[in-house]
Amino acid sequence: MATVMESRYAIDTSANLIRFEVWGELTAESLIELLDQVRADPRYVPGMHALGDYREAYGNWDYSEIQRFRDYLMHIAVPCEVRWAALFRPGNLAAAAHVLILISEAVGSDIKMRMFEEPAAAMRWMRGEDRPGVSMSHEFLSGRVEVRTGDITGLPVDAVVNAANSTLLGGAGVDGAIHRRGGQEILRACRELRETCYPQGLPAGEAVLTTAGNLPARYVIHTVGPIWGRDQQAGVLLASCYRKSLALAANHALESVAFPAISTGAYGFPKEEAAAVASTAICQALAQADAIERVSLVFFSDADRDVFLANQQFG
Ligand code: AR6
Repeated sequence: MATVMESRYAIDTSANLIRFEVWGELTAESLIELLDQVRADPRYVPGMHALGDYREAYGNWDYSEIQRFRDYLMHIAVPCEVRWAALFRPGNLAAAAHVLILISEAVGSDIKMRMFEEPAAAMRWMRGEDRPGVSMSHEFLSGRVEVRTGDITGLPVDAVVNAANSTLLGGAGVDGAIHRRGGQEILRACRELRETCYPQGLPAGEAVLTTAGNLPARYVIHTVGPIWGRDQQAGVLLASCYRKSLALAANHALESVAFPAISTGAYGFPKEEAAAVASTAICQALAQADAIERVSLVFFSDADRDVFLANQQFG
């Protein structure tokens, strides 16, 4: 007796992971419905990895079914390389899934799919631990620092750090994403700071704190990174961004802070050197700030994260 597909899912924001499990007869339509439901969940953040357990599912996908699901995947806008692992029992659906994976990769979706028979192997791949030359550990300083990929605007931390510019009035990159998702309240607070404390703008290397508006975070710490090739002593200024942001967080008794890779986008600071500067500054700042329990370093792509991991000086 065929059972129509049933499913359940869980979103683990701290692991940047969606886990779902499906059983019964799997069709492209039912899978698309489930993924739409996950993506509409307020806890979902574009850029999350996914682990789908299809071991109790079965079905016969023909080419049109595969094509349908492939088209769906192509339309999901993900901001970076996202890893979706699928657990299969050999024989069940596996042939169809294999074709689907091959097509997805040939077409170049940002979603990288792989099939596994073992949950542990799937988790290793999702954490990027299969790649040679990449550090196994994404945690440093006894877990006080974690390194991850994703969209920083979705993190429910005490403070998200913004890679702002001196005007404090918004821009592109992380700054644009924070203002877009956080709404007008952040801009109002920034305007007030300009009118009161910083009429000439916030200098590079400094940090200020505002409300986080509609973001899941409680506060935004705006810091202005150095512009590579223009600002003298760019390394000193970049270190100051991290140190002053953490000092500000400590003064407000905040426990969790998430940083993007300041200055490594529009401001052109070389990522390798930025990794050394940022990790050294964070290490020094945390030694003076016992109350800060967790610093998340959030990279927009796995490639950027790996450059950081290869060049960090946490030890
Ligand atoms: N979450 C995490 N990281 C992100 C996100 C995101 N949502 N968006 C981008 N990144 P940038 P900067 C990464 O340019 O170099 C703005 O216009 C991105 O891939 O945002 O300090 C400001 O207004 C890159 O690795 O900051 C300033 O004018 C990193 O975040 C200027 O850009 C920083 O890129 C600041 O330039």
